[in-house]
Amino acid sequence: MFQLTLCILKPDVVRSPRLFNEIIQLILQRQFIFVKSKRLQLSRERAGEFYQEHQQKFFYSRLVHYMSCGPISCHILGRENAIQEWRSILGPTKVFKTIFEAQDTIRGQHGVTDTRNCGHGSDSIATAQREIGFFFPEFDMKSISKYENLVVNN
Ligand code: YYY
Ligand code: MG
Repeated sequence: MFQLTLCILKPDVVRSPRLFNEIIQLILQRQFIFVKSKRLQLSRERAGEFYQEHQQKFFYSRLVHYMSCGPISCHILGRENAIQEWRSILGPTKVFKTIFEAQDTIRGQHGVTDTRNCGHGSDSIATAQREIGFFFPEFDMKSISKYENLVVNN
């Protein structure tokens, strides 16, 4: 099924033009469409709101601190099965897992810690809708079919 997902490239990636370009190229190679893109810096409050579901976790404050420490790059990506595909290219959340199981993922290649792990990907259709709305409130999710028609099948 054609889907939209929210992709965030985290501050370490945005800080490095070489790594940023490498990841953008990889996303394009994997046949994703960039539907909308936006570079911005989150306040601590907004970062906390975005990761609300993790409020009770031990890593919440370091996560909020990191996500608001510099600009991030937010993208609505479109593709067949985009939600799962983007998460699988990104790789597992935890660094030790990437070392043993997923060296060939973005996190496996470039992740620094469990927090500084390059990117974010929505994990379900409902989450994608909410997260896209968080960063792109002006975007009409009902326009999805417009983008579906842009997919090149080869
Ligand atoms: O969806 P994903 O980003 O792969 O992981 P989540 O379990 O949703 O956690 C969100 C975010 O929290 C993760 O990307 C980094 C941070 N985090 C952390 O700092 N330390 C952990 N042990 C687990 C997650
Ligand atoms: Mg998550």
